[in-house]
Amino acid sequence: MRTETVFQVKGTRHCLGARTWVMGVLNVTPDSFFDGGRYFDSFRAAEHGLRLAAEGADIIDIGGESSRPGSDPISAEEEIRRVVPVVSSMRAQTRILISVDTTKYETARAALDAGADIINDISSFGMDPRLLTLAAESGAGFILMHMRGVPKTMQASPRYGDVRAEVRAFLAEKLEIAAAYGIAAECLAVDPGIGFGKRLEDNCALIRNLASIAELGRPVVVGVSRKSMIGKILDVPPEERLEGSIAAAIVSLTRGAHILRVHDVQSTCRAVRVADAILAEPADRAIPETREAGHAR
Ligand code: 8Y4
Repeated sequence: MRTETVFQVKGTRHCLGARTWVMGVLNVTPDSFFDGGRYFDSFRAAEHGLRLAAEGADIIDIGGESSRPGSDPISAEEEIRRVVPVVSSMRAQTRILISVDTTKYETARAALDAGADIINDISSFGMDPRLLTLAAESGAGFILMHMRGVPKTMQASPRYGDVRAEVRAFLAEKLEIAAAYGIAAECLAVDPGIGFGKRLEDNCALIRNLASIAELGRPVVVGVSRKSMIGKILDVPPEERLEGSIAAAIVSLTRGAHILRVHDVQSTCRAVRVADAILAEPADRAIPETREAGHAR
């Protein structure tokens, strides 16, 4: 069951727990697996982002570097060229929260200057420790994600003793490091990193046990949309993974996720609204004596 938690972003406190948030993916890569690079052009990318906002997204996650298994890194200059114009253009047209999917200080810095709100660093400052001071100074939100190794090599031969314990301990340690650098705890969110160096059984175990990650006291982000775990279960290509992705999203929110990172915003938002409505416990119907202290629902 999901707990109530505050996510503080650039000075604004957002209450998570009553309603599930949806983070829409906006890829600005030439190889973006589904868009085929159609949105590489920044004007059209911003238009696509605005559409995701209109479809109900709470956050738009803009990424210029492919983090798919086996992908090659790009320079900060190239990443900035792809990402920053889209951030600026979106910022000029909407107040929606914008996150930037980057592991690089220069890109995060330029994106925050252009109006981004959240740093989504899949390496949890493993690629660039300067992101720690940037997060502390900017007050931006920061998503800490579990990943073993780097995208190029992470699927080599993943083996875990207890994947749930390892991921939780990893995130707990990153939270401690962030605190030591002066990042407010309320600015941090945590993510088990579904598909990043994990087998199907690991991904399933992590989603089933999101509650243990939620116990860290921070908002839980889950990204499972169109990933290979859906493909492995259903034996279908990425463009046929909508139903599986929605099923995984709904299970995730019942198990503790606060924010779902998805490609199919409108469909997922509709499914999430129904799930949230069913799970919501109206305050006036709850019996005070039997209500568990500290739990939202
Ligand atoms: C098909 C579709 C195959 C998608 C692979 C993929 C996460 C993330 C990514 C996540 C957070 C992806 C940037 C991988 N996944 N950020 N980013 N959490 N916080 N692969 O799970 O979508 S990219």
